[in-house]
Amino acid sequence: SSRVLKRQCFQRPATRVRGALLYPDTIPFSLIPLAVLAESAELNGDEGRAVAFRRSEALLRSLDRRVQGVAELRGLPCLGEHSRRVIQDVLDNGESSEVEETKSSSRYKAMKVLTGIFGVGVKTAKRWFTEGICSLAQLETSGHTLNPAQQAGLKYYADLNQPVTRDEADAISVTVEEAVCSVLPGAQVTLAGGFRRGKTSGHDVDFLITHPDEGKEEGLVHKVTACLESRGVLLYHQTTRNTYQESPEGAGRSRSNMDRFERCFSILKLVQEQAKDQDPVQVEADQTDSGCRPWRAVRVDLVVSPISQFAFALLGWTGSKLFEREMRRWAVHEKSMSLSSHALYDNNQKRYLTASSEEEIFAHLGLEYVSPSGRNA
Ligand code: 8DG
Ligand code: MN
Ligand code: MN
Repeated sequence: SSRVLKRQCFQRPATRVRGALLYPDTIPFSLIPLAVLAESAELNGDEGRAVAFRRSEALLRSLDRRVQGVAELRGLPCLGEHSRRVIQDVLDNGESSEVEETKSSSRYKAMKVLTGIFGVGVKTAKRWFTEGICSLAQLETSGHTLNPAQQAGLKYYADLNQPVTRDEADAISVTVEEAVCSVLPGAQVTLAGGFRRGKTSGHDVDFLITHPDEGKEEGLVHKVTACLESRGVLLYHQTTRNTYQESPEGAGRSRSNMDRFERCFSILKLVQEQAKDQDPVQVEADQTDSGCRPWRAVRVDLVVSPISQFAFALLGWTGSKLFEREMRRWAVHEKSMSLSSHALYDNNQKRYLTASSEEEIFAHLGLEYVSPSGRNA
C-alpha cells in the first residue's frame, strides 16, 4: 500500500483531466460534494473524518479520466465506504442527499458564517452556536467581548470573505517587497501558499522572507510592520517572535503543525489602481462604507526564516496542507524521518539532514521532485 500511496500522492502525471462527472471545471470548489463533507467534519471538530474526506476528494481530482461509475474506483486507495456511497449517489442522482442535507443544515450554515470571521476558530464558533448565535448580527448584539483579531475580522468581514485575485496578490507583493527592502536591503521576499502553487485566487497572501546573511533576518517582522504602518496600509497585525532556538523540535517529537518562525498575521489595505491618485481625505471619509471605498482589506501572512532553514520553510509554507500532511506521513512511515518547516531529522542516523533547495528535501526522502503546481492535493 505504501507504493500505491507514493504513486497516488507524489508521482502523478504532469497533465491530468479532472474526473469530469464529479468535477466539471465550472463547479466552485465549495460545491464539490466530498469537500463539503470534509468541511462539515472540520466544523464539527472531527479531524480524522475531515482528513479522510479530503484524501478521497484529492484522489478524485487527481484521476486522469472521467468517472462514470463506482466500479471504476475499485482498487484505488484513500476511498472509504462512505466516500464511495457519496460518489455513487452523485453519479446516480446528480447530487448526494447527505451533502444537500449538510449544506442546508442550520448548524453548517451558522458554523460557516462564524468561522468565516478572521480570529474565530471551530471551538469558539461551536460555543456561540450552542448559545443560539447563528449570524453576524446576532453576534454583534450578543454582548460577547471579542479579541482584537475577531474585532478586525468582523470589521472587514465582507472583504476578507471575498477571494484575493492573482492581480491583487501581485499588487500586495509590490507593497511588501518595498517595505521589506527599505528596512533590510538584500532581503529576499518569496510568494508562498496557494499562489505559489499556481492558484488563481486565495483566502490570503503568504510571504516568506529571508536574508542571505544568517542572523540579519532577526527581528525583521517588527521593522516591516512599522514600515507598513507608517505608510498607512497596516489595518491589523499580530506578531509572534521566533521560538525555535528556545525549544527546537528535538528529534521531531513535536506533534503540532504550527512552526516557530518569527511571523505576522496581518490585514493590509490594498488601494485599488484607479483610486491611487484620489485625494487622501476622501479615502479616509470613505472608510465607513465598505461598498464604495477605493481600497479593500486583504489577509497577509509574513513569515521570516533564517537562510539555513529556508528550503524547509518554503516547502512547508507552499502547502497544500494535505500535501504537507502526506509528505510528513511519508517521511515518518517510509523513511523514519521527521519533516517540519524547520528541518529534516533522520531517526536512524540520529542527525539532521541539511538542504538548500526543495529538490534536496525530496531527494532525502527518496521522492521524485514535485513542482509547486503539482502540490494542489
Ligand atoms: P489559501 O490561502 O488560498 O486558502 O490556501 P493556502 O495558501 O494553501 O493556505 P494557507 O492557510 O494560507 O497556508 C499556507 C501554508 O502554510 C499551508 O500549507 C500550511 C503552511 N503553514 C505552516 N505553518 C503554518 C502555521 O503555523 N499556520 C498556518 N495557517 N499555516 C501554516 O507551514
Ligand atoms: Mn494562503
Ligand atoms: Mn496563510
